[in-house]
Amino acid sequence: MTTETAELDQIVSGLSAPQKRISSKYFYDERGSQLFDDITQLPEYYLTNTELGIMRNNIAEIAELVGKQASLIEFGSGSSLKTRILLEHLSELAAYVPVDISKDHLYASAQKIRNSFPHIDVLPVVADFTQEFALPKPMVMPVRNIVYFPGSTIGNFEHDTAVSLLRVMHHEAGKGGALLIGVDLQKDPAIIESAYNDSAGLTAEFNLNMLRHLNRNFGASFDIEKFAHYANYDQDEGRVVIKLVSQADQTFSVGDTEFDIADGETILTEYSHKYTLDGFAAMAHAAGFSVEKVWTDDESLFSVQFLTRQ
Ligand code: AVJ
Repeated sequence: MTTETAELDQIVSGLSAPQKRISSKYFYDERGSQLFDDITQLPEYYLTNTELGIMRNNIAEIAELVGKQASLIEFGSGSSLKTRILLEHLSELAAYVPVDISKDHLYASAQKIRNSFPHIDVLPVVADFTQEFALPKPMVMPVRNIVYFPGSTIGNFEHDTAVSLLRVMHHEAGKGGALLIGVDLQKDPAIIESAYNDSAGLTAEFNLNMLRHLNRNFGASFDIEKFAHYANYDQDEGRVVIKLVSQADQTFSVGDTEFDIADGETILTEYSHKYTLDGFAAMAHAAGFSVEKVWTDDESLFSVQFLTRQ
């Protein structure tokens, strides 16, 4: 089966469930990635700037924990400013290995990193990082592997899949390895809700753009005008639930499959989990990690954590 048929099958099966669902990975076509970049600049979206501040304030200690001649393995393409801060401060890095499923995006951002850091051995790997993958051999033998997973992207995964993703990281880190990860924290629900219901309407655009992406790339027939953005923080579950709400009784198709959706019925497009420090530590533990160090901001909005293999 080609990747595309497999993906189409997955989309159709998600939309066939009682709670219709489309994976949040379909946010990120070219326009979606641009919209997400714009979201990170919004005053309400505290995550990115807070994480950046934590990195800047603690970079000497982070570099010290990483140590010399590590191989930095980033889960994701590595186009963020946070990655650049790390690369600027880690000494004698053996290699930088960004891992991403989207080849074009990965190679383009790897080239930009090479241009800025000509002394670093940049070895991009095209892979679905939710499954174990083979690491490239750097020119210099690394002392240890440090997996980097910024942005609280871990929050997109439900508990069991988050643990299995952490297990993949544990595997890729290898003996003596560690994980440096950005983790968003539970806090005043009003702060969280405004981050996902911004006044400029960018998050709504980002959410609706998923339907445009499916229309363009998977032969879907969504009428974008007839859906509305919804985001709500479920305090009991500790997660933001993001949906598209149908504004009418309507039908749409994806490939050859037709779907009915009622007025007010929803399509779940994303969970964004927020953690307590204890809750995250328990998850890390289940995957074989111990929390060695947690850095946070003055208001404890966000955390950057250094986990070592048990
Ligand atoms: C990239 C998954 C961390 O959950 O905050 C932003 C994605 N969704 N606004 C998040 C997102 C809506 C973001 N992550």
